[in-house]
Amino acid sequence: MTIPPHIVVLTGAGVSAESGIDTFRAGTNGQPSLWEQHRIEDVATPEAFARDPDLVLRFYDMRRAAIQTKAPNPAHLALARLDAAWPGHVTIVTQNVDDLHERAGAHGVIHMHGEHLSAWCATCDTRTRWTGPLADRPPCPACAAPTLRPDIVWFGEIPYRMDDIQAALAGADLFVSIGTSGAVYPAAGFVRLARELGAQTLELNLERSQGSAWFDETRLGPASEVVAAWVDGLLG
Ligand code: BV8
Repeated sequence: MTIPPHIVVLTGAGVSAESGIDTFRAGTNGQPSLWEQHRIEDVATPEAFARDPDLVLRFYDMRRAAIQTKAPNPAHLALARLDAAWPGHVTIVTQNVDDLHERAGAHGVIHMHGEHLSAWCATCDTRTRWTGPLADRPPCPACAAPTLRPDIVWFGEIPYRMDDIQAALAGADLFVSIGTSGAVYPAAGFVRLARELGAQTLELNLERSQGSAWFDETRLGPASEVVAAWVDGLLG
């Protein structure tokens, strides 16, 4: 009896683009997008938070509120269908900090860059589901200190659950990268690790990414079409 393949999926901002959530490098020729004239990569750092906490908290308050007005698109729904119906194991690793994979019905999603809907207390280290603002310095539900920060992995911080991700890549028969520019590490290096560990590699993206040369196959098009077609092909 052949064991159905273990599929590892990595998603980036492109999988949520058709849900109306801006990607990071939608600027001209792939430059980082801007927010209030700040490069996102200059706001999403511990240094920015130390220098101007109000600016950074407002940046995340705006995005945390925005994702709650968005809905999963056919790409999220197709991945949830694969997660439910595939006879082998499916691991979804996402760089995204929205909850659209979960709201589409996917389970066990690994958020390597954190989540908008989680607040992290710098005093007691407790993480709490959070849907409101943080700029007004609400008290931590666990210790009451006014030291909640976005539970987001900023540039220069260590991504979450790297051990789980490396274990998944070690067992992967197929690695599929969806909607990512391949600009941010260590996520951008996963395809090379997957290849070295014997997986086949497939990229589904709107345009060729910085890592396209590392994939056995690249299929171009909007995720809502290309991901749904790929899943339909797998599930028959
Ligand atoms: C770390 C949370 C050490 C924030 C994010 C020099 C060389 C190499 C590396 C570095 C370097 N200098 C510094 C580094 C490290 C740095 C890094 O990689 N910097 C880059 C800029 C060079 N990385 C880090 O600091 C990381 N930490 O390295 O720690 C370490 C390493 C290993 C092990 C242990 C410790 C931490 C990085 C995490 C930063 N936080 N997110 C927030 O969200 O506010 S990253 C951020 O960028 C988002 O998570 C986003 O998802 C991610 C990557 O971007 P993409 O998802 O790819 O989005 P992008 O806009 O770029 O591309 C969208 C793609 O979708 C495009 O290809 C587009 O064509 C496509 N698309 C658009 N529409 C559609 C579509 N595709 C399909 N359908 C569509 N409709």
